[in-house]
Formats: sequence, structure tokens, C-alpha cells
Amino acid sequence: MKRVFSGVQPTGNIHLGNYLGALRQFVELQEDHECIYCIVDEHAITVPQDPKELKQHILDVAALYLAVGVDPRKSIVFVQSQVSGHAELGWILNCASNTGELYRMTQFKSKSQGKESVGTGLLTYPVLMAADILLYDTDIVPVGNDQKQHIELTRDLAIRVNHFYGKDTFVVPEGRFMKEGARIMALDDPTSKMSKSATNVHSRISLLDDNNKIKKSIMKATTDSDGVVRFDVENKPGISNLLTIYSVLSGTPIADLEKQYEGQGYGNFKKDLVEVTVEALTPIRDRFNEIRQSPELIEVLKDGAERADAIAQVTMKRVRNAFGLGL
Ligand code: ATP
Ligand code: LTN
Repeated sequence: MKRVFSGVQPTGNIHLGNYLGALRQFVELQEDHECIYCIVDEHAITVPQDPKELKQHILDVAALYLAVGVDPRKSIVFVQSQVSGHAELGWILNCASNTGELYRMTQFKSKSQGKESVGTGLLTYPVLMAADILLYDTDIVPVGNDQKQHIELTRDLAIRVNHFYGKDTFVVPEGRFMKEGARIMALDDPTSKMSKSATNVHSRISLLDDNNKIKKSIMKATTDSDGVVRFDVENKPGISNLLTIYSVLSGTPIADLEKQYEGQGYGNFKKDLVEVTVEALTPIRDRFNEIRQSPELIEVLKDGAERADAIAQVTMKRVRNAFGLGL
């Protein structure tokens, strides 16, 4: 069975972008792959976090994994900081990377924009991500489009190390991206991606938003003035983004939706999208509330960390040996 690894940062609650771009794949893949899903708390501290809030967010994201359908009997679910191999391999890979390739990362460029000095973690963060992936001899990494460049870097590092230290040091992984939903855009600005950390709460729909908030955010969503429900990312990015969300959540092809709303303007379309979204998210929210309270959640994460650590230790032994580290 091929091995799958992916992670989500506990920097806030999972939104529709995370769900449609990444988590939907997590659930699909666990049927016929060996899946490892991580809550990457060490990534979250690349920017300052409130320690109490971070602890809560870790459990929120874990509960959301399970609420969307990740099954701990099929997949390993754990918290990154509970397996020390991530930080250790992160260091080793730092020494195999060069600053030039890290400065080129578009996420680093946008997060450091205009600042004279930024946290070192923000620069070296993709190396830790590479460590997360390579630590488990991962074949497939299900992620959103925004992570493409980081996956490429991971592959480059694996190939480079294999070249210098032996071709069997690392498995070279591949990214896996959805055809529809790999890049859900912000509702208030369809030219930038929906994100957990954007300040405007109406830029995103969190999986835990109540029905009123969902309605407000969708009704406020930026569209255009020509009032035609048509998919055209270049000229009509707002309505195209909403069409994508509608299509994926309802399972209706975009072409059918265009026909259905022909000559109707955006009002009806948005109203129906509110309904479709509420229908999709209500059961997730209900399951979340149940799981988040349950003492079993911690047990799942402890058991997951143990199983992950067992795999990680085998890799670390091999990697230390390849690099000539230790006795
Ligand atoms: P932040 O805004 O705090 O950087 P984020 O919303 O980008 O967070 P992550 O935890 O970094 O969320 O990402 C988790 C997964 O969700 C990744 O696989 C990422 O590619 C995917 N993802 C994030 N945003 C989107 C989006 N707008 N559309 C599709 N997939 C997304
Ligand atoms: N960098 C990712 C989160 C992340 C990840 C990973 C995804 C950290 N480690 C390993 C896949 C595999 C992000 O910011 N979205």
C-alpha cells in the first residue's frame, strides 16, 4: 500500500478552502492507502501564538479531522510536536538546503513583504515541511495548490540527499491536488486565497461557522456587476469561486449550474448556495461538538503519536547512518 502524509496548521479553525482542497482528499485516500495525518503545531509557531489558544486549536483541528470523516482506525492522526523526529530531521535537512532556494518561496515572499527582518522560522518552514513528509517515506501528499512549490522543494531535497548520501535515503514523494477546489479564493477578494489568518472573518467560511454567519459571508461575497452566473476565472473570479464551491459541495457540474441560473442574477444563486453550504456543514459541526468533548480524542492522538513515532524512528536511524551521525 502506498503511504500518504499531510498536515494542517492549528492556526485557527479549518475553512472551506482547507476542506475542499485538502481534507476531502484525506478521507478519500484512507480507503486504499496507509494514511498519516498530522496537526503541525511546530509550523504554527513560525508566527507568534498565544500558548493557551494554540493548545485549544490543536484539539479543534484534531476533532475537525475526525468530524469530516478521517477514521482513526484506518489512519494515523497525531500532533507533530509529539514525535521528535520532525524537529531532528528538520535540522538535518536545513543543512542540505540553501538560503537561495528558500528566499525564492512565494509564501515566504508574501509573508515577509515590506518587513526589514522576519522570523527565521518563516524562512526555513518549508524545510520542516519537507522533514514531515520524508520522515514517513511518503509516496503521496494531498494538499491545496498553494503548497505546490513546497512539494517541489521537498522533492529537490530528497533527490539531492539521495545523490550525495545514497539513493535509498529518502522516498521521493508526489503532490496530489484536486481538479476542482484546489484553490478556493477569499470571499471578499477573489484574487487571494481563502486563509485562516486573514483579518476579515467574512473572507472565509469556517467549518464551525453558524448558519447566520454562513449566510452573511456568502451574501456579502464579492462578485461583479454584470449579473450573469458564468464560470470565467479570469474575468469573473468572484462568481467562478462561488460556482466551484457550489459544484463541489452539491456534486452538480458547473455547466448544469450555469444553465439552472441562466437569466436569474446572483441573488437566487447565492441564496441556494447558502442552503447547500449549511446542509454540507451542519453534520460536520454536530460531529465536531460531540468529538471535541469526548475524552477519546486525546487517546486517538496519543495512540497516533506512538504509531507515527515507530515509523519515524526507523527512518531516523537510516538517515543518521547515511549522514555519518553518531556512533
Ligand atoms: P494560514 O492562512 O494560517 O497560512 P491556511 O488556511 O493556508 O493557513 P494550512 O493549515 O496552511 O491553512 O493548510 C492546510 C491545507 O489546506 C493545505 O493542504 C493547504 O494547501 C490547503 N489550503 C489552504 N488554503 C486553501 C485554499 N484557499 N484552497 C484550497 N486549499 C487550501
Ligand atoms: N505547509 C502546509 C502545512 C504542512 C504540510 C506538511 C502539508 C506542514 N507540513 C506536510 C503537507 C505535508 C501549509 O501551510 N498549508
